[in-house]
Amino acid sequence: MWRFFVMNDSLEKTGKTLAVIGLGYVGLPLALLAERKGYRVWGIDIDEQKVETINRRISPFVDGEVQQQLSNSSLVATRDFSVVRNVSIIVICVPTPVHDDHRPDLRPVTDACVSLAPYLQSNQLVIVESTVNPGVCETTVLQTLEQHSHLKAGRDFFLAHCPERINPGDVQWRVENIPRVVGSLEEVGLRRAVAFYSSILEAEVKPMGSLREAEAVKVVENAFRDVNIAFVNELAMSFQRVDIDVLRVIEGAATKPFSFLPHFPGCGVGGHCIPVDPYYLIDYAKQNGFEHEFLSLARRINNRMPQYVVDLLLEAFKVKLLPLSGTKVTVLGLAYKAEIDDDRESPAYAIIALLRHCGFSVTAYDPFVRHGKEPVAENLTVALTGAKAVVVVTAHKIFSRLRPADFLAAGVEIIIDGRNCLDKSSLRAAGLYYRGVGR
Ligand code: SAJ
Repeated sequence: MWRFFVMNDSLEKTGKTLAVIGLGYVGLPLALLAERKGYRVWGIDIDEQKVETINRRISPFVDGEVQQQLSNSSLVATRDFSVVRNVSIIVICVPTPVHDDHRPDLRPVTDACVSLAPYLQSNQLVIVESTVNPGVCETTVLQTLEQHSHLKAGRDFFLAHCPERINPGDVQWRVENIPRVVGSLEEVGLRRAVAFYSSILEAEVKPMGSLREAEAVKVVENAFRDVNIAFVNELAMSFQRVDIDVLRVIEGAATKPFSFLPHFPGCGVGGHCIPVDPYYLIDYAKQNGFEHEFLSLARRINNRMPQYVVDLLLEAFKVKLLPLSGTKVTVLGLAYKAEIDDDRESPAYAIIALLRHCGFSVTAYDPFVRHGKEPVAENLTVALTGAKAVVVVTAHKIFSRLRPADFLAAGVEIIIDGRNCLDKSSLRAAGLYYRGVGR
């Protein structure tokens, strides 16, 4: 028997209703934006505390704009996936970490699909925003949704991929003005997904030729950043041996108005994107018989940076003939980048472990990360007092503003600046031992 499905691909016909699964850095801003653009939005998350926090109008992470939007919104957060029945569009914004062996961990994505599938209805559009390697949507996601909904993708429901591009802490580039790419299994899904994002964004929405193309865009743009960071990290380790200040060289190269994109050396590459996404591409290619030597090398170089900064510290203690065992060293920063509270994949934890392995007594401090994997000192003064050395891991403003007197008053003699965020000249002029990464 023929089953004719009315292909509703205009928003007015399908209703401006939306469910966002995963209310973190990616999902919550998207849900709030869609609501401001006239959608009836349900937010779904498995974390009961996060749901309660959001329903009390409190942002579950540090972001002033999100907090303000949430205060003015009527967004309802719930753990109940059955609300999926009420909507025409479902967006999956759950994390996609990697296992310890760097293989992609798709459990949050598959768990979300298993939870929503029983409530999936004909003619709904499912959009995956989570970063996945090419091929995951048309295999893992599609099969999981079909298996647990008994519906057919491309016929009963539509499947699209629009990789997230949220940049936590960025005040210029926000969810509403960042261009997006969209791929889909079929033409109707593509049209509807492009129509949805075009209705909420003030930015280009570029249709791609397939789900895989859209998946590939995200891993490529982040692998691009990872290899560029590895490039300058390698330069830093090379130039440090010949007393060339790599930061000044990069700033010099950046005066070239074309075909040079500055990146900056540091004590490691953290976050839920850059150090993770290349492994998606490496793993996918390996499954298809290709070895990404260059991407793997970049990952090895970047993963070496925590040891590099600890070696700089050990060299300082050797030069100053200071004992290691029991000496207080303060690590400033647990977050993976400045002015945010996210410590995922932060190099701070590798650096702390290496320092403790050398026998140091390590104190950590980060005013943003209050519940990380490492207890923190109650304030900066307590953290610095009595420390013989400081390792700066995160360029929070509270750290980059530190002056020589601040260190001298605390008894600090050695500064290893893992983010090159301090003033080398004034610290050295004050008699402090200063080493940056490549300077
Ligand atoms: N880092 C360096 N050197 C650099 C840039 C970054 O060592 O030149 C380190 C940072 O300290 C951090 C890590 O790399 O530990 C990641 O930093 P990031 O600035 O790339 O911040 P993310 O992880 O928030 O990256 C996001 C990404 N956005 C998305 O994936 C949607 C990335 O694509 C953006 O390029 C990046 O923001 C950005 O440009 O700020």
